[in-house]
Amino acid sequence: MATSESANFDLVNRALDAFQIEIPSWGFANTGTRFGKFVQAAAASTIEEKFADAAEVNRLTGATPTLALHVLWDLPNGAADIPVVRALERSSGVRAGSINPNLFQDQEYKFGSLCNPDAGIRQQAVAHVLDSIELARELGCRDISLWLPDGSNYPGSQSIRKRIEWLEEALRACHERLAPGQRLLIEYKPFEPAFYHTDIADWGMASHLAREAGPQARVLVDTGHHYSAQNIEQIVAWLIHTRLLGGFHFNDRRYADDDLTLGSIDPYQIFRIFHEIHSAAGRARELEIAFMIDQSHNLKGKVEAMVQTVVTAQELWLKAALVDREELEAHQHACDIVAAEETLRGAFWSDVRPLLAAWRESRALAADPLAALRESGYVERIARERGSRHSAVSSYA
Ligand code: RM4
Ligand code: MN
Ligand code: MN
Repeated sequence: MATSESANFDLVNRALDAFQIEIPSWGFANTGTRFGKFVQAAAASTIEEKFADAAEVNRLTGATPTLALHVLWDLPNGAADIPVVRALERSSGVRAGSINPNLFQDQEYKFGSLCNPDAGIRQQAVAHVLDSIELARELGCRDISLWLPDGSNYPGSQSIRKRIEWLEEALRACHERLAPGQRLLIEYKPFEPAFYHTDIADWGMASHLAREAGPQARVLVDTGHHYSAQNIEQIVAWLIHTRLLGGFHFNDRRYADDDLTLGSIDPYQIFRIFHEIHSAAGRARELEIAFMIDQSHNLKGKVEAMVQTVVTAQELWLKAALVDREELEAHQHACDIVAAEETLRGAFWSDVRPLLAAWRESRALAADPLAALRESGYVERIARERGSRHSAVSSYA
């Protein structure tokens, strides 16, 4: 092997070995839009089924060792469910990942959770986050991912500034309960369900709140939670610079929080985000960035969509790893715009699929995970086993 070839080989192996992405339990469940749900026979409706699907995705891709859990949907009995999850971790080989409190379903939260004008409801919301932190601690989970539905629909109907103060106070109380090594990830979203103002609407507000909450708080970037045309990689660069980047919820969008599969609409956007992370290699490592998927598959088969997403993420991650950064830096320094852009674009357009297939084979994984899933008959089997049992459709999301 020529020196440059073996250097390339090392780079590919290092990039792919280091890349792991968390999958969400709710991505396997029957979910829908506010208009309705199309029920799939193969959808998971129990925590056992969600772990089984996660294990299948991990078996095929080797890149998804953890499963994000939503407290209300996956641990409805709180601490009593911990032994169940522990047993599933052992039998499936997949560990519980980030823990997601649910502050958006109870009737009390009609006018907000941590920002509700009623002190009693704020307290109830804080208590739920504290319980979630405790569950995470007992399960050995590092991250608590906090997303609030809070906001208002009509101008003048709420005091924006009072709600900031209530939120700061609540987040400080939550942060106090974190064990060493645990992190509170604060997610932002510009609108929906609130349509006039959202209490944590963008990365500036989330950054401020993370700083106010304490040193173990970080910002969570959900790629679907931005206005059209927003430069997300610039936000990522800022969050890396300010040491506040905690992690991502990956998905794609055409209009709003569409939760489409990653890279289906704009793969270049995800590539540019990954490029910022690779460019800040040292700093990014020190940050410990949690890569997570937050998608709900209404029309695609759920396990298939998840495998497709993981494969796409690996492809874009590898493409971004292959950017010749020395060359890029020289072009940037010389202000050679076209040459710099071509260096970036060249990596984006290179076909990394053969490299990925070779890496998978060297790690005893299926060269083509999607084809392997189809050949395995897994989806047909679970559809047969689960199809008849479906009655209750989980809510959402
Ligand atoms: C929100 C947000 C959260 C997710 C819920 C279900 O839009 O993305 O991360 O947990 O949806
Ligand atoms: Mn999200
Ligand atoms: Mn979302």
